Amino acid sequence: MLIIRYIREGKVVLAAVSPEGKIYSLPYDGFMELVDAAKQEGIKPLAKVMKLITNIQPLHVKLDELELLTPVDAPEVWAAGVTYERSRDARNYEATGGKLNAITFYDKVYDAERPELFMKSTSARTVGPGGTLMLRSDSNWQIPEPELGLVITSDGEIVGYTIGNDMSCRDIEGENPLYLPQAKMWRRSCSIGPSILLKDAVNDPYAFAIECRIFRDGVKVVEGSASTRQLKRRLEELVSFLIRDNHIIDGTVLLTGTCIVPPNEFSLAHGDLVEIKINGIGTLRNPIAGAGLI
Ligand code: DO4
Ligand code: MG
Repeated sequence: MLIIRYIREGKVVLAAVSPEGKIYSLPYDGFMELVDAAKQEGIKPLAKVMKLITNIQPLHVKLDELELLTPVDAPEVWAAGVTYERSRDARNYEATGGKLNAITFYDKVYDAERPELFMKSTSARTVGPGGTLMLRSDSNWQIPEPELGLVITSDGEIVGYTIGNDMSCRDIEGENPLYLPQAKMWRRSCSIGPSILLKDAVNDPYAFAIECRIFRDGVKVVEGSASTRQLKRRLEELVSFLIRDNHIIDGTVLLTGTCIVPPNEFSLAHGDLVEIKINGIGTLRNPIAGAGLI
């Protein structure tokens, strides 16, 4: 069961999408209100949705015709880094001016008990499905990072899964790790969506297949795939470090790191289209605009 948000006649609609693709309007303003209502009844969000849609008719709308929003208005998006071998190797490459098989502090964090976690975005900086992502003006090496996102409550319960794009500047991070916030966070540098897959509908979150495609002038120029099976850490482990002594707001999204890195000579350009697909969640598509063009 998927949860989406869309705009109809200027109003935000929260809706459930059944495995058969039927769309049902839900009587809540947002995803976390649904989670709260389920909690108050002592049932899981999936059971609550099933109860709500049992006696109502699906809407006469088609998913691909809706103006989708981020599925949750995440107040903050946090991200984990170097959680896959592929990311560790790519970070080593950019931090050593292009050496292959270099060993750096990224190896240390990959193996350490404490994961790398950083603030990625806020609601105002994050775009949803179809929203335009924007490049930075002071970087010549920018890439998308396709990641599984966890939707969490203020006490760290994982209530759903979504897709995130942790846009990154490899040259800025490679120049100096202390520049990480600038390599990661700027206006329109993060997208999430298109839906939330409810946690209780998932048997094994380490079996998600992640695919990424980048199109330039309509031609596919980059393609990659990975599986959450390759994740070094447990999802609960990442969340437990995030909430430790922290103030986390309901509906926060935690991105879990990338395992797909475009070829080293590739950098995003104005007009590109990035597609990230995770089985069971959908496809997150975002066009790319040059710096300052939005
Ligand atoms: O160390 C920088 C962040 C790496 C990252 O964002 C990732 O592994 O996904
Ligand atoms: Mg990342």
